[in-house]
Amino acid sequence: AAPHGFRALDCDSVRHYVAARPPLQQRVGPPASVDSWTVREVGDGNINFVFIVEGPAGALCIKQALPYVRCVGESWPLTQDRVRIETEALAEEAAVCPEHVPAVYLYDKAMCLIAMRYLAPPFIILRRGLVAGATYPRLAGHLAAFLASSLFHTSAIKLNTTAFRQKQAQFANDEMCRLTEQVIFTEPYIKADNNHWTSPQLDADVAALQSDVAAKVAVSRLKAAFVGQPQALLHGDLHTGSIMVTAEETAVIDPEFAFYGPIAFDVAKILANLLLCYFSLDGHEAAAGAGSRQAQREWLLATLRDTWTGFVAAFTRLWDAHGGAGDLYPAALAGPAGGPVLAALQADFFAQLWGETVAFMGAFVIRRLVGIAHVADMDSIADADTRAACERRALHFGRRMLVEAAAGFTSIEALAEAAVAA
Ligand code: ADP
Ligand code: SR1
Ligand code: MG
Ligand code: MG
Ligand code: MG
Repeated sequence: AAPHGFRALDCDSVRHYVAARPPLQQRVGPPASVDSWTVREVGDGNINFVFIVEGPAGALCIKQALPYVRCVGESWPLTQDRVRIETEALAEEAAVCPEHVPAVYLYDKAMCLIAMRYLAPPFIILRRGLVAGATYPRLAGHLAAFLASSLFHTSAIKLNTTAFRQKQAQFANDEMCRLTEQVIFTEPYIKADNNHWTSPQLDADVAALQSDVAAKVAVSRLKAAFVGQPQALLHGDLHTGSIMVTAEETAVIDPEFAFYGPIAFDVAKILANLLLCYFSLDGHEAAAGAGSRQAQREWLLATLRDTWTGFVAAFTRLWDAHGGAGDLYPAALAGPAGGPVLAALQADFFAQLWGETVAFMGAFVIRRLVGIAHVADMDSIADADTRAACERRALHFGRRMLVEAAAGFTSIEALAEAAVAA
Protein backbone atom coordinates (compact mmCIF):
# COMPACT_ATOMS: atom_id res chain seq x y z
CA ALA A 1 0.00 0.00 0.00
CA ALA A 2 1.09 3.58 -0.63
CA PRO A 3 2.38 5.50 2.43
CA HIS A 4 -0.04 7.48 4.59
CA GLY A 5 -0.35 10.96 3.06
CA PHE A 6 0.51 9.83 -0.46
CA ARG A 7 -1.35 11.25 -3.44
CA ALA A 8 -0.50 10.97 -7.09
CA LEU A 9 0.33 14.35 -8.61
CA ASP A 10 -0.72 15.77 -11.96
CA CYS A 11 0.51 18.92 -13.67
CA ASP A 12 -1.85 21.17 -11.74
CA SER A 13 -1.18 19.68 -8.30
CA VAL A 14 2.59 19.67 -8.93
CA ARG A 15 2.44 23.44 -9.31
CA HIS A 16 0.70 23.79 -5.92
CA TYR A 17 3.03 21.27 -4.32
CA VAL A 18 6.06 23.33 -5.36
CA ALA A 19 4.42 26.67 -4.52
CA ALA A 20 3.73 25.48 -0.95
CA ARG A 21 7.39 24.62 -0.25
CA PRO A 22 9.54 27.79 -0.10
CA PRO A 23 12.90 26.08 -0.84
CA LEU A 24 11.39 24.68 -4.06
CA GLN A 25 9.17 27.66 -4.86
CA GLN A 26 12.14 30.06 -4.71
CA ARG A 27 13.89 28.12 -7.48
CA VAL A 28 10.90 28.59 -9.81
CA GLY A 29 9.54 32.06 -9.08
CA PRO A 30 7.88 34.41 -6.57
CA PRO A 31 4.47 33.39 -5.15
CA ALA A 32 2.72 36.03 -7.24
CA SER A 33 3.98 34.35 -10.42
CA VAL A 34 2.62 30.86 -9.65
CA ASP A 35 -0.23 31.05 -12.14
CA SER A 36 2.23 31.73 -14.95
CA TRP A 37 4.42 28.68 -14.21
CA THR A 38 4.37 25.92 -16.78
CA VAL A 39 4.32 22.25 -15.79
CA ARG A 40 4.97 19.36 -18.22
CA GLU A 41 4.91 15.62 -17.56
CA VAL A 42 7.90 14.33 -19.52
CA GLY A 43 8.32 10.80 -18.19
CA ASP A 44 9.37 8.57 -21.07
CA GLY A 45 10.82 5.80 -18.89
CA ASN A 46 9.04 2.56 -18.05
CA ILE A 47 8.47 3.04 -14.34
CA ASN A 48 7.73 6.57 -13.02
CA PHE A 49 6.24 10.03 -13.63
CA VAL A 50 8.48 13.06 -14.18
CA PHE A 51 7.32 16.68 -14.16
CA ILE A 52 9.25 19.80 -15.19
CA VAL A 53 8.16 23.01 -13.46
CA GLU A 54 9.36 26.27 -15.03
CA GLY A 55 8.83 29.88 -13.96
CA PRO A 56 10.53 33.27 -14.07
CA ALA A 57 13.29 32.33 -11.59
CA GLY A 58 14.16 28.94 -13.03
CA ALA A 59 13.04 25.34 -13.19
CA LEU A 60 13.13 22.04 -11.35
CA CYS A 61 12.33 18.41 -11.94
CA ILE A 62 9.90 16.38 -9.80
CA LYS A 63 10.03 12.56 -10.12
CA GLN A 64 7.20 10.65 -8.44
CA ALA A 65 6.77 6.89 -7.98
CA LEU A 66 3.24 5.53 -8.06
CA PRO A 67 2.61 2.14 -6.44
CA TYR A 68 2.92 0.30 -9.75
CA VAL A 69 5.00 0.01 -12.95
CA ARG A 70 3.99 2.86 -15.27
CA CYS A 71 4.36 0.98 -18.57
CA VAL A 72 2.26 -1.94 -17.35
CA GLY A 73 -0.27 -0.31 -15.02
CA GLU A 74 -1.83 -1.23 -11.69
CA SER A 75 -1.64 -4.95 -12.49
CA TRP A 76 2.10 -4.80 -11.66
CA PRO A 77 2.44 -3.31 -8.16
CA LEU A 78 5.91 -2.03 -7.30
CA THR A 79 7.41 -0.73 -4.06
CA GLN A 80 7.54 3.05 -3.73
CA ASP A 81 10.59 2.60 -1.51
CA ARG A 82 12.40 2.83 -4.86
CA VAL A 83 12.38 6.63 -4.40
CA ARG A 84 14.32 6.31 -1.12
CA ILE A 85 16.76 4.01 -2.88
CA GLU A 86 17.15 6.50 -5.75
CA THR A 87 17.68 9.42 -3.35
CA GLU A 88 20.25 7.57 -1.24
CA ALA A 89 22.06 6.21 -4.30
CA LEU A 90 22.23 9.72 -5.80
CA ALA A 91 23.77 10.86 -2.50
CA GLU A 92 26.38 8.07 -2.62
CA GLU A 93 27.23 8.99 -6.22
CA ALA A 94 27.30 12.72 -5.49
CA ALA A 95 29.80 12.10 -2.69
CA VAL A 96 32.37 10.73 -5.15
CA CYS A 97 31.44 12.23 -8.55
CA PRO A 98 29.11 15.21 -8.11
CA GLU A 99 29.81 16.38 -11.65
CA HIS A 100 27.96 13.36 -13.06
CA VAL A 101 24.69 13.35 -11.07
CA PRO A 102 21.81 15.85 -10.72
CA ALA A 103 21.65 17.71 -7.40
CA VAL A 104 18.73 16.59 -5.19
CA TYR A 105 16.75 19.43 -3.58
CA LEU A 106 14.17 17.45 -1.63
CA TYR A 107 13.08 13.88 -0.86
CA ASP A 108 9.46 13.54 0.27
CA LYS A 109 9.03 10.05 1.75
CA ALA A 110 5.24 10.19 2.07
CA MET A 111 4.71 11.58 -1.42
CA CYS A 112 7.34 9.19 -2.86
CA LEU A 113 8.98 11.96 -4.83
CA ILE A 114 12.30 13.64 -5.45
CA ALA A 115 12.79 17.26 -6.45
CA MET A 116 16.04 17.63 -8.33
CA ARG A 117 17.96 19.80 -10.76
CA TYR A 118 16.29 20.16 -14.12
CA LEU A 119 18.83 19.13 -16.72
CA ALA A 120 17.64 21.66 -19.29
CA PRO A 121 18.31 21.51 -23.03
CA PRO A 122 20.83 21.10 -24.59
CA PHE A 123 20.84 18.16 -22.12
CA ILE A 124 19.15 15.25 -23.86
CA ILE A 125 18.67 11.60 -23.00
CA LEU A 126 21.70 9.85 -24.52
CA ARG A 127 19.57 7.23 -26.28
CA ARG A 128 17.56 9.97 -28.00
CA GLY A 129 20.71 11.78 -29.07
CA LEU A 130 22.14 8.56 -30.44
CA VAL A 131 18.98 7.70 -32.37
CA ALA A 132 19.12 11.18 -33.90
CA GLY A 133 22.69 10.48 -35.04
CA ALA A 134 24.71 12.47 -32.51
CA THR A 135 28.15 11.68 -31.11
CA TYR A 136 29.58 12.75 -27.75
CA PRO A 137 33.39 12.91 -27.70
CA ARG A 138 33.60 13.25 -23.90
CA LEU A 139 31.18 10.44 -23.09
CA ALA A 140 33.66 7.57 -22.72
CA GLY A 141 35.83 9.50 -20.30
CA HIS A 142 32.84 10.55 -18.23
CA LEU A 143 31.36 7.04 -18.13
CA ALA A 144 34.73 5.58 -17.14
CA ALA A 145 35.04 8.12 -14.32
CA PHE A 146 31.46 7.58 -13.11
CA LEU A 147 31.76 3.79 -13.14
CA ALA A 148 35.17 3.72 -11.47
CA SER A 149 34.35 6.16 -8.70
CA SER A 150 30.82 4.96 -7.90
CA LEU A 151 31.85 1.29 -7.89
CA PHE A 152 35.28 1.54 -6.26
CA HIS A 153 34.28 3.77 -3.35
CA THR A 154 31.37 1.54 -2.34
CA SER A 155 33.33 -1.73 -2.62
CA ALA A 156 35.17 -3.56 0.15
CA ILE A 157 38.39 -2.79 -1.70
CA LYS A 158 37.89 0.72 -0.28
CA LEU A 159 35.60 0.11 2.72
CA ASN A 160 35.96 -1.98 5.83
CA THR A 161 33.59 -4.93 5.75
CA THR A 162 31.41 -3.59 8.58
CA ALA A 163 30.57 -0.44 6.58
CA PHE A 164 30.26 -2.58 3.45
CA ARG A 165 27.65 -4.86 5.09
CA GLN A 166 25.76 -1.88 6.50
CA LYS A 167 25.44 -0.41 3.03
CA GLN A 168 24.28 -3.75 1.64
CA ALA A 169 21.44 -3.73 4.17
CA GLN A 170 20.59 -0.09 3.35
CA PHE A 171 20.28 -0.94 -0.34
CA ALA A 172 18.64 -4.38 -0.14
CA ASN A 173 16.09 -3.21 -2.77
CA ASP A 174 14.41 -6.62 -2.90
CA GLU A 175 11.42 -5.89 -5.16
CA MET A 176 13.44 -4.01 -7.75
CA CYS A 177 16.03 -6.79 -7.85
CA ARG A 178 13.25 -9.37 -8.23
CA LEU A 179 11.92 -7.39 -11.20
CA THR A 180 15.37 -7.52 -12.81
CA GLU A 181 15.71 -11.24 -12.09
CA GLN A 182 12.37 -11.82 -13.81
CA VAL A 183 12.60 -9.61 -16.89
CA ILE A 184 16.33 -9.88 -17.67
CA PHE A 185 17.48 -13.29 -16.49
CA THR A 186 14.36 -15.46 -16.80
CA GLU A 187 11.60 -14.35 -19.16
CA PRO A 188 13.56 -13.94 -22.42
CA TYR A 189 14.57 -17.62 -22.17
CA ILE A 190 11.05 -19.02 -21.62
CA LYS A 191 7.58 -18.46 -22.99
CA ALA A 192 6.26 -15.46 -21.03
CA ASP A 193 3.33 -13.12 -21.68
CA ASN A 194 5.57 -10.07 -21.22
CA ASN A 195 7.88 -11.08 -24.08
CA HIS A 196 7.56 -9.63 -27.56
CA TRP A 197 9.74 -9.37 -30.64
CA THR A 198 9.53 -8.41 -34.30
CA SER A 199 7.21 -11.14 -35.48
CA PRO A 200 7.04 -13.21 -37.61
CA GLN A 201 10.55 -12.28 -38.75
CA LEU A 202 12.30 -13.34 -35.53
CA ASP A 203 9.99 -16.19 -34.50
CA ALA A 204 12.50 -18.92 -35.38
CA ASP A 205 15.38 -17.06 -33.72
CA VAL A 206 13.41 -16.67 -30.50
CA ALA A 207 12.29 -20.30 -30.56
CA ALA A 208 15.95 -21.32 -30.94
CA LEU A 209 16.95 -19.11 -27.98
CA GLN A 210 14.21 -20.56 -25.80
CA SER A 211 15.42 -24.11 -26.44
CA ASP A 212 19.12 -23.23 -26.19
CA VAL A 213 20.59 -25.23 -23.30
CA ALA A 214 23.93 -23.40 -23.30
CA ALA A 215 22.18 -20.01 -23.16
CA LYS A 216 19.99 -21.13 -20.27
CA VAL A 217 23.03 -22.36 -18.35
CA ALA A 218 24.96 -19.15 -19.03
CA VAL A 219 22.11 -16.82 -18.05
CA SER A 220 21.44 -18.84 -14.90
CA ARG A 221 25.08 -18.39 -13.94
CA LEU A 222 24.61 -14.64 -14.36
CA LYS A 223 21.48 -14.63 -12.26
CA ALA A 224 23.40 -16.44 -9.52
CA ALA A 225 26.06 -13.72 -9.69
CA PHE A 226 23.37 -11.02 -9.59
CA VAL A 227 21.83 -12.59 -6.48
CA GLY A 228 24.96 -13.75 -4.68
CA GLN A 229 27.92 -11.54 -5.57
CA PRO A 230 27.65 -8.23 -3.73
CA GLN A 231 30.80 -6.36 -4.81
CA ALA A 232 29.75 -2.70 -4.89
CA LEU A 233 26.75 -0.38 -4.88
CA LEU A 234 25.49 -0.60 -8.44
CA HIS A 235 23.43 1.98 -10.28
CA GLY A 236 21.41 -1.04 -11.35
CA ASP A 237 19.89 0.32 -14.60
CA LEU A 238 22.75 2.04 -16.41
CA HIS A 239 21.45 2.02 -19.98
CA THR A 240 21.56 4.91 -22.43
CA GLY A 241 18.10 6.05 -21.26
CA SER A 242 19.55 6.68 -17.77
CA ILE A 243 22.16 9.15 -18.99
CA MET A 244 21.65 12.77 -20.02
CA VAL A 245 24.31 14.48 -22.11
CA THR A 246 25.48 17.65 -23.77
CA ALA A 247 28.60 18.08 -25.86
CA GLU A 248 30.43 18.91 -22.63
CA GLU A 249 28.64 17.16 -19.77
CA THR A 250 27.31 13.77 -18.73
CA ALA A 251 24.75 13.26 -15.94
CA VAL A 252 23.59 9.86 -14.75
CA ILE A 253 19.96 9.74 -13.56
CA ASP A 254 17.50 7.11 -12.31
CA PRO A 255 19.37 4.80 -9.88
CA GLU A 256 16.15 3.33 -8.44
CA PHE A 257 17.48 -0.21 -9.05
CA ALA A 258 20.61 0.44 -6.96
CA PHE A 259 21.77 -2.51 -4.85
CA TYR A 260 24.94 -4.37 -3.91
CA GLY A 261 25.76 -6.66 -6.82
CA PRO A 262 28.43 -7.69 -9.30
CA ILE A 263 30.46 -4.79 -10.68
CA ALA A 264 30.24 -6.29 -14.16
CA PHE A 265 26.47 -5.70 -14.17
CA ASP A 266 26.80 -1.89 -14.36
CA VAL A 267 29.79 -1.91 -16.71
CA ALA A 268 28.12 -4.38 -19.07
CA LYS A 269 24.75 -2.62 -19.13
CA ILE A 270 26.09 0.59 -20.59
CA LEU A 271 28.41 -1.22 -23.02
CA ALA A 272 25.55 -3.47 -24.18
CA ASN A 273 23.32 -0.48 -24.83
CA LEU A 274 26.05 1.19 -26.90
CA LEU A 275 26.31 -2.06 -28.85
CA LEU A 276 22.53 -2.19 -29.38
CA CYS A 277 22.78 1.28 -30.89
CA TYR A 278 25.69 0.13 -33.08
CA PHE A 279 23.62 -2.77 -34.45
CA SER A 280 20.69 -0.42 -35.15
CA LEU A 281 22.71 1.85 -37.42
CA ASP A 282 22.30 -0.22 -40.58
CA GLY A 283 18.56 0.28 -40.16
CA HIS A 284 18.84 4.05 -39.75
CA GLU A 285 21.25 4.21 -42.67
CA ALA A 286 18.80 2.33 -44.87
CA ALA A 287 16.34 5.21 -44.39
CA ALA A 288 18.80 8.12 -44.42
CA GLY A 289 21.25 7.00 -47.10
CA ALA A 290 24.39 4.84 -47.35
CA GLY A 291 27.25 6.13 -45.24
CA SER A 292 25.10 8.58 -43.27
CA ARG A 293 25.87 6.83 -39.95
CA GLN A 294 29.48 5.75 -40.66
CA ALA A 295 31.10 8.41 -38.45
CA GLN A 296 28.71 7.55 -35.64
CA ARG A 297 29.44 3.83 -36.12
CA GLU A 298 33.16 4.43 -35.68
CA TRP A 299 32.61 6.71 -32.71
CA LEU A 300 30.40 4.10 -31.00
CA LEU A 301 33.08 1.43 -31.37
CA ALA A 302 35.73 3.80 -30.04
CA THR A 303 33.44 4.73 -27.14
CA LEU A 304 32.90 1.05 -26.35
CA ARG A 305 36.67 0.46 -26.22
CA ASP A 306 37.52 3.68 -24.41
CA THR A 307 34.82 3.23 -21.75
CA TRP A 308 36.14 -0.20 -20.80
CA THR A 309 39.84 0.72 -20.92
CA GLY A 310 39.21 4.06 -19.20
CA PHE A 311 37.19 2.34 -16.49
CA VAL A 312 39.94 -0.23 -15.82
CA ALA A 313 42.59 2.51 -15.70
CA ALA A 314 40.54 4.77 -13.38
CA PHE A 315 39.51 1.91 -11.07
CA THR A 316 43.16 0.79 -10.88
CA ARG A 317 44.30 4.31 -9.98
CA LEU A 318 41.74 4.45 -7.16
CA TRP A 319 42.76 0.98 -5.95
CA ASP A 320 46.46 1.92 -5.99
CA ALA A 321 45.74 5.07 -4.00
CA HIS A 322 43.08 3.84 -1.52
CA GLY A 323 42.86 0.04 -1.66
CA GLY A 324 45.21 -0.64 1.20
CA ALA A 325 42.74 0.72 3.73
CA GLY A 326 39.89 -1.59 2.72
CA ASP A 327 39.37 -5.08 4.10
CA LEU A 328 39.37 -7.03 0.85
CA TYR A 329 42.99 -6.53 -0.18
CA PRO A 330 44.61 -4.82 2.85
CA ALA A 331 48.06 -3.30 2.47
CA ALA A 332 49.49 -5.92 4.83
CA LEU A 333 48.61 -8.61 2.29
CA ALA A 334 48.66 -6.76 -1.03
CA GLY A 335 51.82 -4.72 -0.56
CA PRO A 336 52.43 -1.35 -2.22
CA ALA A 337 51.16 -0.04 -5.57
CA GLY A 338 53.49 -1.24 -8.28
CA GLY A 339 54.52 -4.29 -6.26
CA PRO A 340 54.06 -7.86 -7.52
CA VAL A 341 51.25 -8.93 -5.16
CA LEU A 342 48.94 -6.00 -5.85
CA ALA A 343 49.66 -6.28 -9.58
CA ALA A 344 48.73 -9.98 -9.50
CA LEU A 345 45.55 -9.31 -7.50
CA GLN A 346 44.50 -6.61 -9.93
CA ALA A 347 45.22 -8.77 -12.97
CA ASP A 348 43.11 -11.59 -11.45
CA PHE A 349 40.29 -9.17 -10.57
CA PHE A 350 40.06 -7.59 -14.02
CA ALA A 351 40.36 -10.95 -15.83
CA GLN A 352 37.32 -12.24 -13.95
CA LEU A 353 35.52 -8.93 -14.40
CA TRP A 354 36.09 -8.99 -18.16
CA GLY A 355 34.54 -12.45 -18.59
CA GLU A 356 31.52 -11.50 -16.47
CA THR A 357 31.14 -8.22 -18.36
CA VAL A 358 31.00 -9.95 -21.75
CA ALA A 359 28.41 -12.47 -20.52
CA PHE A 360 26.22 -9.78 -18.90
CA MET A 361 26.46 -7.76 -22.12
CA GLY A 362 24.99 -10.73 -23.94
CA ALA A 363 22.07 -10.96 -21.51
CA PHE A 364 21.39 -7.21 -21.75
CA VAL A 365 21.35 -7.26 -25.55
CA ILE A 366 19.02 -10.26 -25.63
CA ARG A 367 16.49 -8.88 -23.11
CA ARG A 368 16.03 -5.71 -25.18
CA LEU A 369 15.11 -7.72 -28.31
CA VAL A 370 12.93 -10.45 -26.82
CA GLY A 371 11.78 -9.34 -23.35
CA ILE A 372 9.27 -6.82 -22.01
CA ALA A 373 11.32 -3.63 -22.51
CA HIS A 374 12.82 -2.82 -25.89
CA VAL A 375 14.99 0.10 -27.06
CA ALA A 376 14.13 3.08 -29.25
CA ASP A 377 17.36 2.48 -31.17
CA MET A 378 15.67 -0.53 -32.78
CA ASP A 379 11.99 0.40 -32.38
CA SER A 380 12.49 3.60 -34.37
CA ILE A 381 13.46 1.63 -37.50
CA ALA A 382 10.12 1.83 -39.27
CA ASP A 383 10.46 -0.97 -41.80
CA ALA A 384 9.92 -4.26 -39.98
CA ASP A 385 12.15 -6.37 -42.25
CA THR A 386 15.00 -3.87 -41.96
CA ARG A 387 14.52 -3.72 -38.18
CA ALA A 388 14.41 -7.50 -37.89
CA ALA A 389 17.69 -7.80 -39.82
CA CYS A 390 19.38 -5.45 -37.30
CA GLU A 391 17.79 -7.22 -34.36
CA ARG A 392 18.74 -10.70 -35.63
CA ARG A 393 22.38 -9.66 -35.96
CA ALA A 394 22.31 -8.22 -32.42
CA LEU A 395 20.49 -11.25 -31.02
CA HIS A 396 23.00 -13.72 -32.41
CA PHE A 397 25.93 -11.59 -31.26
CA GLY A 398 24.28 -11.29 -27.84
CA ARG A 399 23.94 -15.06 -27.63
CA ARG A 400 27.63 -15.43 -28.52
CA MET A 401 28.68 -12.98 -25.78
CA LEU A 402 26.43 -14.70 -23.24
CA VAL A 403 27.67 -18.21 -23.94
CA GLU A 404 31.29 -17.68 -24.98
CA ALA A 405 32.19 -14.80 -22.63
CA ALA A 406 35.98 -14.39 -22.25
CA ALA A 407 36.72 -17.60 -24.14
CA GLY A 408 35.23 -16.11 -27.30
CA PHE A 409 36.25 -12.49 -26.79
CA THR A 410 39.74 -12.06 -25.43
CA SER A 411 39.71 -8.25 -25.19
CA ILE A 412 37.48 -5.23 -25.78
CA GLU A 413 39.31 -4.66 -29.07
CA ALA A 414 38.53 -8.25 -30.14
CA LEU A 415 34.91 -7.78 -29.12
CA ALA A 416 34.59 -4.57 -31.14
CA GLU A 417 36.17 -6.24 -34.19
CA ALA A 418 33.82 -9.21 -33.82
CA ALA A 419 30.82 -6.85 -33.70
CA VAL A 420 31.92 -5.29 -36.98
CA ALA A 421 32.31 -8.74 -38.55
CA ALA A 422 29.04 -10.13 -37.12
P1 ADP B 1 12.00 6.10 -15.07
O1 ADP B 1 12.44 5.63 -13.73
O2 ADP B 1 10.54 6.00 -15.31
O3 ADP B 1 12.79 5.47 -16.18
P2 ADP B 1 13.65 8.47 -15.40
O4 ADP B 1 14.30 8.90 -14.14
O5 ADP B 1 14.51 7.71 -16.34
O6 ADP B 1 12.30 7.67 -15.10
O7 ADP B 1 13.07 9.76 -16.10
C1 ADP B 1 12.22 9.67 -17.25
C2 ADP B 1 12.52 10.83 -18.19
O8 ADP B 1 12.32 12.05 -17.52
C3 ADP B 1 13.94 10.84 -18.69
O9 ADP B 1 14.08 10.03 -19.83
C4 ADP B 1 14.14 12.32 -19.00
O10 ADP B 1 13.60 12.62 -20.27
C5 ADP B 1 13.30 13.01 -17.94
N1 ADP B 1 14.10 13.38 -16.77
C6 ADP B 1 14.32 12.66 -15.65
N2 ADP B 1 15.09 13.33 -14.77
C7 ADP B 1 15.36 14.52 -15.35
C8 ADP B 1 16.10 15.69 -14.94
N3 ADP B 1 16.71 15.74 -13.76
N4 ADP B 1 16.16 16.73 -15.80
C9 ADP B 1 15.55 16.67 -17.00
N5 ADP B 1 14.82 15.62 -17.44
C10 ADP B 1 14.73 14.56 -16.62
C1 SR1 C 1 8.96 -3.69 -16.41
S1 SR1 C 1 10.60 -3.80 -16.99
C2 SR1 C 1 11.11 -2.16 -17.16
C3 SR1 C 1 12.57 -1.99 -17.37
O1 SR1 C 1 12.76 -0.60 -17.45
C4 SR1 C 1 13.72 -0.20 -16.49
O2 SR1 C 1 14.46 0.87 -16.99
C5 SR1 C 1 14.53 -1.45 -16.22
O3 SR1 C 1 15.52 -1.68 -17.19
C6 SR1 C 1 13.46 -2.49 -16.25
O4 SR1 C 1 13.98 -3.78 -16.47
MG1 MG D 1 14.68 5.68 -16.63
MG1 MG E 1 13.85 4.12 -13.60
MG1 MG F 1 19.29 -3.63 -20.38
